[in-house]
Amino acid sequence: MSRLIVISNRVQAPTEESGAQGGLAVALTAALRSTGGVWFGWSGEVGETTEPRFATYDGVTSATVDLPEQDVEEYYDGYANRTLWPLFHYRLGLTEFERDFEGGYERVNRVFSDVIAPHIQPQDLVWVHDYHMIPLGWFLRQHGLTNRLGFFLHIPWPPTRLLTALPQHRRLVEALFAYDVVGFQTQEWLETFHDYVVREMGGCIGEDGEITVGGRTIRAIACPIGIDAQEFIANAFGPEASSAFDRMVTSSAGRSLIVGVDRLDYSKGLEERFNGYQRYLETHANAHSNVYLLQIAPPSRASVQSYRDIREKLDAMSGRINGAFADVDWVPLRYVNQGFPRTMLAGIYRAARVGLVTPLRDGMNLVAKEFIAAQDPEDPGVLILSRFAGAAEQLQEAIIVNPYSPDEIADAIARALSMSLDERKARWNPMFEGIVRNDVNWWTDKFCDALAAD
Ligand code: GDG
Repeated sequence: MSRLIVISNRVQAPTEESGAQGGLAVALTAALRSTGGVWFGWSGEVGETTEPRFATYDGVTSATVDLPEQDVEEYYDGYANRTLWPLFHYRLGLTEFERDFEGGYERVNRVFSDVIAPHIQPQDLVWVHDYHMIPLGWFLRQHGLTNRLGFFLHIPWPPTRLLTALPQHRRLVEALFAYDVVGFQTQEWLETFHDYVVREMGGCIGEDGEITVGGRTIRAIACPIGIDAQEFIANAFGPEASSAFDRMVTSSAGRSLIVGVDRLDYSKGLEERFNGYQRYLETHANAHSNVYLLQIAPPSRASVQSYRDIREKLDAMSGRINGAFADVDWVPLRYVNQGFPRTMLAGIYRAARVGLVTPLRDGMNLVAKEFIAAQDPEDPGVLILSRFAGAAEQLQEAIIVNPYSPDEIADAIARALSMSLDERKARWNPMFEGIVRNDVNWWTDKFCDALAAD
């Protein structure tokens, strides 16, 4: 079996210090361990040394480099998080177009290729992840690499008319043609990519995902990421999750728990979610004190202004909602700005009657899948899911809502809370089966099979 080389902005290979890992890390480290591969990426540290630091732990080798401060500002905070992230999430108004950012992005991708290329052997399969690293494959080709190169985009692919607002859009997309396989989370993002290739590049879409532009043919596929379902289910019924579950049941005092868990990010639709919940409270006075919303939102990307803005807004909104509706013995909204261990999250999901997952735009959304995986089969909770999450393509038995509409969110909450056990089971079962079948190992295998197939 060929050795797998994984390259992503941040390395999540296990270390002595890292605790429980996310599904992506678990799946990729399993593939790395079985092929004796290496995971390259930024260490997350600021520094001037470009020599990679290799470390092997639990059979998996990681190699990290530091980045100078200017690179962090222009590449990571800049082009990745202030240009590509908002643009690819349809937020043109939040997108910043700075030449310096673009320069930093290309520079870091070039430096990464210089650092990594000497460590790649001729038979290695190379799998590059996400929007931070789009041009990396092109730079690796400049080093003469003829390996099979794959790229997976974890976030949406934007509509052509939005993408063309990016000054160097054509250059960015052309760089993708250095890969052999390009993967998207959903059929929808794959189709929007096709649209760009046909309209802007005069490309042809062929059989079995083949795309030809000029003389170059690559394969583009929809390959939805899954969760580590077996482990998540085992965790959900393990001792730590059970103690979190008991804690929630005690503190709920008979009230129905609605739960949301999201990185604090404007793409997750938290403001709109709070509005929808407020609409529910306004229109269902008799439900007051029988229900509460727990929103867990660990802050992210705090060095970017738009993230500080959304945090401030949510602080104010949660204060207003509680000020307007709370009673001496009831708080309608528990808004928590900290992260919790995954095992604890599993117990919280299981204690919830409703999972509220309403991003304005999301590549996939793993929380929706984790919520389903954690439910008690005999008494499952109800998932309310945004139609704009990639996960909605697979989780069609959820209550699907338009996250921009407070009325739709309010109606969905009311419907979920009064849903019969029979209907809850009938909706939950097929979603659960799909999550177990198409888990993160299925995803890794599907992508790697496409990458290995010449
Ligand atoms: C990107 C794409 C795509 C959240 N709070 C805590 C915590 N989390 C974990 C969740 C989940 C993960 O973080 C978040 O995953 P998402 O998929 O929801 O979102 P992004 O971070 O935006 O990820 C997304 C994903 O990549 C994978 O391809 O699905 O669309 O945007 O696993 O459980 N984990 C812990 N404590 C928390 O408080 N431990």
